[in-house]
Amino acid sequence: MNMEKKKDKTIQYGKRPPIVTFMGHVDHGKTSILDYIRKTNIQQKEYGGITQHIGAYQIQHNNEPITFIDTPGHAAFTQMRSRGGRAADIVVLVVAAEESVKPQTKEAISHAKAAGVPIIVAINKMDKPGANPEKVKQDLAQEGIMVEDWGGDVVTVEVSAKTGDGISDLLDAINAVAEILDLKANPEGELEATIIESRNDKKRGTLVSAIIQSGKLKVGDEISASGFEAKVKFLMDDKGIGIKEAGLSKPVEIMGFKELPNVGDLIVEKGSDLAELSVDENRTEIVGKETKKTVGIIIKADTQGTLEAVKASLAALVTESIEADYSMRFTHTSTGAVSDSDVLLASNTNSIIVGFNVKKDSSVDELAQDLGVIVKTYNTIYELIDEVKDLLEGTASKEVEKIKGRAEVIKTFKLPSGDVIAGCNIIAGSLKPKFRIAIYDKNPSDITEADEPLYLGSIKKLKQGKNDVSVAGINTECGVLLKPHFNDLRKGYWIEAI
Ligand SMILES: Nc1nc2c(ncn2[C@@H]2O[C@H](COP(=O)(O)OP(=O)(O)OP(=O)(O)O)[C@@H](O)[C@H]2O)c(=O)[nH]1
Ligand SMILES: [Mg+2]
Repeated sequence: MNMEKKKDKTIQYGKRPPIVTFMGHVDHGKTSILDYIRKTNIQQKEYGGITQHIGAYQIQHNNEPITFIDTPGHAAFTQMRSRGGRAADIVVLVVAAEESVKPQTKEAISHAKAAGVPIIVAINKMDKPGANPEKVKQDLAQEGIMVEDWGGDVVTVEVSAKTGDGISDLLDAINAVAEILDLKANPEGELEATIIESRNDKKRGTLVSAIIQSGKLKVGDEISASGFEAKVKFLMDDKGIGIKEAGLSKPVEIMGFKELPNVGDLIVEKGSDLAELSVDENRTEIVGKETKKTVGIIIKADTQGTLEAVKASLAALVTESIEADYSMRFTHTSTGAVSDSDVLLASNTNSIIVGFNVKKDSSVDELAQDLGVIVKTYNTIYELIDEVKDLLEGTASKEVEKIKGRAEVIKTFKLPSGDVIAGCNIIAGSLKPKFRIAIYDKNPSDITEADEPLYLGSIKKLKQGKNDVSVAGINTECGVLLKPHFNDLRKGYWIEAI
């Protein structure tokens, strides 16, 4: 450690390969362009062996290494894009020539601007009949991105991931921008690596993908991230080959963590002053309006990054919808297959289980059926969001159905005997004589644990018009006589069958 500190002063900062993040609207061709680059850069036989999950890899163009990070374009993956932007030295903004600027194009521009990194625009799908690069440039100008043809300094390259046209120009542009950035870092400095993905693999255990931003990472190093410590047992490069050490801008997969650190956090040396930077802030677990109806949800996903994306988009369903009159509790969220213990937890906590890109253990379906737990798994985020929205609303409205009887007091009458009758409107369920009830001065759906009822008793008589009735159903008016008397009964109070 001391030795290294000393070295810091004398060492020449070395040239560092650029980290280039691909961003853009969904389906505009980010992955296709990167696949094309990768295919032409490496031998075909290696291609199949490359770990898809690492989400980043390094290639050489004109003998200059470049590290790429792919990001998903769907609206749900904002956090991944934001992190991709922060880890980047250069953002390649992919815009499909026939679709032009779309919502996530704009979002990507904001992330790149927030991170203060230069943008290169790749106008993709130039092979398509509707390709209109001029429109793309015009639309980009509207977003404050002035391309070279428009008197600005943003480089644009017209490409096709299908034919490969322009891809080598894109790589030239990346090299040129990297040259201007003159990226340097201390290869012997203190370790800093940004986590881009983490997940549990059935065979290999906890796997963490990261990009080295300072110093180097070696097998045997003691490291820490998100408050978890680990000893590096094994390092793998982007081609799936075991390596002893990884230097600047290298994407690597690390084995050795026991717990899953958070995506976006830093990996640092154990005991380093930087360690506190590697701890993530607390996350809110309940989202939505303050209401009595809370839908519990257990999320299982293949990776920490997708888990977060699923969580964020489900949270948005509740917080962004004006109609949603329920809140959501994340009972448990983790990576890996849906297990029996998830089903038991769901059953004990009244939660539903949502899986994304994960399998179910073989006994899960039967157990879930026995316990009446809903388990759903999905492979696309669109499907997941659509269906889970309905599922949550269904579960929330079932909660409403579970209300035994709820009525609002709309007027009160005093009988000659001195008893007070509550004239009520039944909002949910039904009321029957002998029901035990509680009275509140606000809608019981708005009460919290802290709210005490004003009165506890039972229904002595139920009247509709002049008649005594044995039940009064939802959306009807009725008169309720209470036992014992409640002389302070007022209009605007609520009666809840308990
Ligand atoms: N004709 C044509 N099709 C393309 C081109 N690039 C991508 N596509 C097609 O467009 C679709 C989406 O491409 P992807 O590379 O998956 O797009 P993406 O931007 O990575 O999408 P997300 O990761 O979902 O945001 C695929 O069907 C591709 O085959 C291109 O240059 N020309
Ligand atoms: Mg993609």
